[in-house]
Amino acid sequence: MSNWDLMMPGMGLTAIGLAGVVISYAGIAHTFMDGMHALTGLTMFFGLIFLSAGILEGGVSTSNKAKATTLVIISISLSFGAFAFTMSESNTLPTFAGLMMMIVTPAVVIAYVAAKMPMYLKPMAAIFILAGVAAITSYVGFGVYGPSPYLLQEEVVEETVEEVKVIPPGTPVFAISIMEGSSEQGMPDYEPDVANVPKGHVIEWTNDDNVVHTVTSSIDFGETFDSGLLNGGEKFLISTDDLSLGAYEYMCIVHPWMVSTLVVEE
Ligand SMILES: [Cu+2]
Repeated sequence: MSNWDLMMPGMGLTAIGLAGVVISYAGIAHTFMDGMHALTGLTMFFGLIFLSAGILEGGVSTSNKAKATTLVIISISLSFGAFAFTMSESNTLPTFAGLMMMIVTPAVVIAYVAAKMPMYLKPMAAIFILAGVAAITSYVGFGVYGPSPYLLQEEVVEETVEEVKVIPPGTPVFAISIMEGSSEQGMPDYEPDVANVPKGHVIEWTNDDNVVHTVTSSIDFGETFDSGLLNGGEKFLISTDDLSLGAYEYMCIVHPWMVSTLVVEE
Protein backbone atom coordinates (compact mmCIF):
# COMPACT_ATOMS: atom_id res chain seq x y z
CA MET A 1 0.00 0.00 0.00
CA SER A 2 2.72 2.46 0.87
CA ASN A 3 5.23 3.79 -1.61
CA TRP A 4 8.85 3.20 -0.59
CA ASP A 5 10.20 5.34 -3.43
CA LEU A 6 8.67 8.30 -1.61
CA MET A 7 9.28 7.08 1.91
CA MET A 8 13.03 6.55 1.55
CA PRO A 9 13.94 10.14 0.54
CA GLY A 10 11.33 11.31 3.03
CA MET A 11 13.08 9.50 5.86
CA GLY A 12 16.48 10.78 4.72
CA LEU A 13 15.37 14.42 4.59
CA THR A 14 13.56 14.11 7.90
CA ALA A 15 16.63 12.64 9.58
CA ILE A 16 18.97 15.32 8.18
CA GLY A 17 16.53 18.08 9.07
CA LEU A 18 15.96 16.72 12.54
CA ALA A 19 19.70 16.47 13.20
CA GLY A 20 20.16 20.07 12.08
CA VAL A 21 17.30 21.31 14.23
CA VAL A 22 18.68 19.47 17.26
CA ILE A 23 22.15 20.91 16.65
CA SER A 24 20.88 24.45 16.27
CA TYR A 25 18.71 24.25 19.40
CA ALA A 26 21.41 22.50 21.40
CA GLY A 27 23.47 25.67 20.98
CA ILE A 28 26.40 23.87 19.36
CA ALA A 29 26.27 26.01 16.23
CA HIS A 30 25.80 29.20 18.21
CA THR A 31 26.75 31.64 15.45
CA PHE A 32 24.52 30.23 12.73
CA MET A 33 21.68 29.23 14.98
CA ASP A 34 19.04 31.60 13.64
CA GLY A 35 19.49 30.68 10.00
CA MET A 36 20.17 27.07 10.69
CA HIS A 37 17.02 26.15 12.55
CA ALA A 38 14.92 27.73 9.81
CA LEU A 39 16.74 25.90 7.03
CA THR A 40 16.86 22.51 8.73
CA GLY A 41 13.30 22.93 9.92
CA LEU A 42 12.28 23.40 6.31
CA THR A 43 14.27 20.33 5.28
CA MET A 44 12.47 18.35 7.93
CA PHE A 45 9.06 19.59 6.78
CA PHE A 46 9.78 18.51 3.21
CA GLY A 47 11.00 15.16 4.51
CA LEU A 48 7.82 14.69 6.51
CA ILE A 49 5.68 15.64 3.51
CA PHE A 50 7.42 13.05 1.32
CA LEU A 51 7.25 10.53 4.11
CA SER A 52 3.56 10.96 4.77
CA ALA A 53 2.82 11.01 1.03
CA GLY A 54 4.68 7.71 0.78
CA ILE A 55 3.03 6.16 3.80
CA LEU A 56 -0.48 7.31 2.87
CA GLU A 57 -0.38 6.50 -0.84
CA GLY A 58 -3.34 4.33 -1.64
CA GLY A 59 -4.98 4.95 1.70
CA VAL A 60 -3.78 4.47 5.24
CA SER A 61 -1.22 1.74 5.10
CA THR A 62 -1.62 -1.38 7.15
CA SER A 63 1.85 -2.75 6.38
CA ASN A 64 4.01 -3.34 9.42
CA LYS A 65 7.00 -1.65 7.78
CA ALA A 66 5.05 1.58 7.34
CA LYS A 67 3.69 1.38 10.87
CA ALA A 68 7.16 0.85 12.31
CA THR A 69 8.54 3.82 10.34
CA THR A 70 5.74 6.05 11.52
CA LEU A 71 6.27 5.01 15.13
CA VAL A 72 10.02 5.63 14.95
CA ILE A 73 9.55 9.10 13.45
CA ILE A 74 6.88 10.01 15.99
CA SER A 75 8.96 8.85 18.95
CA ILE A 76 12.07 10.71 17.69
CA SER A 77 10.00 13.86 17.20
CA LEU A 78 8.36 13.55 20.60
CA SER A 79 11.62 12.94 22.47
CA PHE A 80 13.24 15.86 20.66
CA GLY A 81 10.25 18.03 21.52
CA ALA A 82 10.38 17.03 25.17
CA PHE A 83 14.12 17.65 25.26
CA ALA A 84 13.82 21.00 23.57
CA PHE A 85 11.08 22.24 25.86
CA THR A 86 12.82 21.25 29.06
CA MET A 87 16.44 22.00 28.17
CA SER A 88 16.43 24.83 25.68
CA GLU A 89 16.29 28.51 26.52
CA SER A 90 15.71 29.59 22.95
CA ASN A 91 12.88 32.07 22.69
CA THR A 92 11.95 31.16 19.11
CA LEU A 93 11.16 27.60 20.16
CA PRO A 94 7.47 28.22 21.04
CA THR A 95 7.02 29.85 17.62
CA PHE A 96 8.64 26.86 15.96
CA ALA A 97 6.50 24.42 17.94
CA GLY A 98 3.41 26.46 17.10
CA LEU A 99 4.22 26.27 13.40
CA MET A 100 4.68 22.50 13.67
CA MET A 101 1.28 22.13 15.32
CA MET A 102 -0.31 24.39 12.70
CA ILE A 103 0.97 22.09 9.99
CA VAL A 104 0.56 18.74 11.71
CA THR A 105 -3.00 19.11 13.02
CA PRO A 106 -4.71 19.93 9.71
CA ALA A 107 -2.49 17.43 7.91
CA VAL A 108 -3.63 14.62 10.20
CA VAL A 109 -7.30 15.60 10.02
CA ILE A 110 -7.22 16.05 6.23
CA ALA A 111 -5.45 12.73 5.75
CA TYR A 112 -8.03 11.02 7.95
CA VAL A 113 -10.95 12.64 6.15
CA ALA A 114 -9.43 11.82 2.77
CA ALA A 115 -9.25 8.16 3.70
CA LYS A 116 -12.53 7.72 5.53
CA MET A 117 -14.90 10.44 4.30
CA PRO A 118 -13.72 11.66 0.90
CA MET A 119 -16.91 13.63 0.26
CA TYR A 120 -16.03 16.04 3.11
CA LEU A 121 -12.47 16.54 1.91
CA LYS A 122 -13.01 19.79 0.00
CA PRO A 123 -15.02 21.63 2.69
CA MET A 124 -12.56 20.44 5.38
CA ALA A 125 -9.57 21.68 3.37
CA ALA A 126 -11.33 24.99 2.73
CA ILE A 127 -12.01 25.42 6.45
CA PHE A 128 -8.37 24.81 7.34
CA ILE A 129 -7.07 27.12 4.62
CA LEU A 130 -9.41 29.90 5.75
CA ALA A 131 -8.47 29.30 9.39
CA GLY A 132 -4.79 29.40 8.43
CA VAL A 133 -5.20 32.65 6.54
CA ALA A 134 -7.13 34.16 9.47
CA ALA A 135 -4.50 32.97 11.95
CA ILE A 136 -1.56 34.30 9.95
CA THR A 137 -3.32 37.61 9.33
CA SER A 138 -4.12 38.11 13.01
CA TYR A 139 -0.64 36.96 14.07
CA VAL A 140 1.01 39.47 11.78
CA GLY A 141 -1.58 42.09 12.75
CA PHE A 142 -0.98 41.66 16.47
CA GLY A 143 2.74 41.46 15.84
CA VAL A 144 2.74 44.83 14.13
CA TYR A 145 0.27 46.64 16.39
CA GLY A 146 0.83 44.69 19.59
CA PRO A 147 3.72 44.84 22.01
CA SER A 148 5.66 41.85 20.63
CA PRO A 149 9.06 42.99 19.40
CA TYR A 150 9.44 39.81 17.35
CA LEU A 151 8.25 41.22 14.03
CA LEU A 152 9.31 44.77 14.65
CA GLN A 153 12.53 46.36 13.63
CA GLU A 154 14.18 47.52 16.78
CA GLU A 155 14.56 51.24 16.77
CA VAL A 156 18.21 52.08 16.76
CA VAL A 157 18.86 54.84 19.24
CA GLU A 158 21.63 57.06 18.06
CA GLU A 159 24.04 57.31 20.92
CA THR A 160 27.75 57.07 21.16
CA VAL A 161 29.42 56.42 24.46
CA GLU A 162 32.82 57.86 25.07
CA GLU A 163 35.44 55.84 26.85
CA VAL A 164 35.98 56.87 30.46
CA LYS A 165 39.67 57.54 31.14
CA VAL A 166 39.49 58.61 34.76
CA ILE A 167 36.78 57.36 37.10
CA PRO A 168 35.20 60.33 38.87
CA PRO A 169 35.68 59.96 42.63
CA GLY A 170 32.81 58.23 44.43
CA THR A 171 31.48 56.56 41.28
CA PRO A 172 30.57 52.88 41.77
CA VAL A 173 32.30 50.52 39.36
CA PHE A 174 30.81 47.39 37.82
CA ALA A 175 33.55 44.99 36.81
CA ILE A 176 33.24 42.57 33.88
CA SER A 177 36.03 40.11 33.15
CA ILE A 178 37.03 38.84 29.71
CA MET A 179 37.99 35.41 30.93
CA GLU A 180 41.12 33.49 30.18
CA GLY A 181 40.67 31.12 27.24
CA SER A 182 37.61 32.95 25.97
CA SER A 183 38.94 33.10 22.41
CA GLU A 184 38.06 29.44 22.12
CA GLN A 185 34.52 28.90 20.87
CA GLY A 186 32.26 27.45 23.55
CA MET A 187 34.39 28.63 26.46
CA PRO A 188 32.98 31.18 28.91
CA ASP A 189 33.79 34.64 27.58
CA TYR A 190 32.49 37.75 29.31
CA GLU A 191 31.78 37.23 33.01
CA PRO A 192 29.04 37.85 34.03
CA ASP A 193 27.44 36.86 30.75
CA VAL A 194 24.42 39.04 31.45
CA ALA A 195 25.53 42.08 33.42
CA ASN A 196 22.71 43.93 35.17
CA VAL A 197 24.29 47.29 35.83
CA PRO A 198 22.44 49.96 37.83
CA LYS A 199 22.46 53.32 36.07
CA GLY A 200 25.16 55.58 37.43
CA HIS A 201 27.83 52.89 37.56
CA VAL A 202 30.94 52.93 35.47
CA ILE A 203 31.39 49.61 33.68
CA GLU A 204 34.94 48.33 33.61
CA TRP A 205 35.91 45.46 31.29
CA THR A 206 39.25 43.87 32.02
CA ASN A 207 40.91 41.59 29.50
CA ASP A 208 42.07 38.76 31.78
CA ASP A 209 43.09 36.71 28.76
CA ASN A 210 46.42 36.81 26.98
CA VAL A 211 44.77 37.23 23.57
CA VAL A 212 43.47 40.46 22.00
CA HIS A 213 39.71 41.00 22.41
CA THR A 214 37.22 43.82 21.92
CA VAL A 215 34.03 45.01 23.59
CA THR A 216 31.81 46.13 20.72
CA SER A 217 28.07 46.85 20.69
CA SER A 218 26.55 44.28 18.30
CA ILE A 219 23.44 45.93 16.92
CA ASP A 220 25.32 48.76 15.25
CA PHE A 221 28.82 47.24 15.07
CA GLY A 222 30.40 49.51 17.61
CA GLU A 223 28.38 52.62 16.89
CA THR A 224 27.22 52.78 20.52
CA PHE A 225 30.44 51.64 22.15
CA ASP A 226 33.64 50.03 20.97
CA SER A 227 36.76 49.39 22.95
CA GLY A 228 39.02 48.84 19.99
CA LEU A 229 41.62 46.11 20.42
CA LEU A 230 42.29 45.33 24.07
CA ASN A 231 45.55 43.57 24.82
CA GLY A 232 45.84 41.21 27.76
CA GLY A 233 45.51 43.12 31.03
CA GLU A 234 44.05 46.23 29.41
CA LYS A 235 40.80 47.79 30.60
CA PHE A 236 37.89 49.51 28.86
CA LEU A 237 35.55 51.77 30.81
CA ILE A 238 32.28 53.44 29.90
CA SER A 239 29.75 55.31 31.99
CA THR A 240 26.14 54.11 32.16
CA ASP A 241 25.15 57.79 32.42
CA ASP A 242 25.62 57.94 28.65
CA LEU A 243 23.39 54.91 28.02
CA SER A 244 19.60 54.68 27.99
CA LEU A 245 17.96 52.03 30.15
CA GLY A 246 17.71 48.67 28.46
CA ALA A 247 19.69 45.78 27.10
CA TYR A 248 22.75 46.08 24.91
CA GLU A 249 24.20 43.03 23.26
CA TYR A 250 27.91 43.24 22.69
CA MET A 251 30.55 41.05 21.15
CA CYS A 252 34.19 40.62 20.35
CA ILE A 253 35.06 41.59 16.77
CA VAL A 254 38.03 39.21 16.75
CA HIS A 255 35.97 36.26 18.01
CA PRO A 256 32.38 36.90 16.89
CA TRP A 257 31.01 33.99 18.94
CA MET A 258 31.91 35.89 22.10
CA VAL A 259 28.54 37.51 22.76
CA SER A 260 27.18 38.87 26.03
CA THR A 261 24.59 41.29 27.23
CA LEU A 262 24.72 44.46 29.21
CA VAL A 263 21.49 45.58 30.88
CA VAL A 264 21.33 49.11 32.20
CA GLU A 265 18.81 49.21 35.03
CA GLU A 266 17.17 51.89 37.12
CU1 LIG B 1 37.83 37.95 21.53
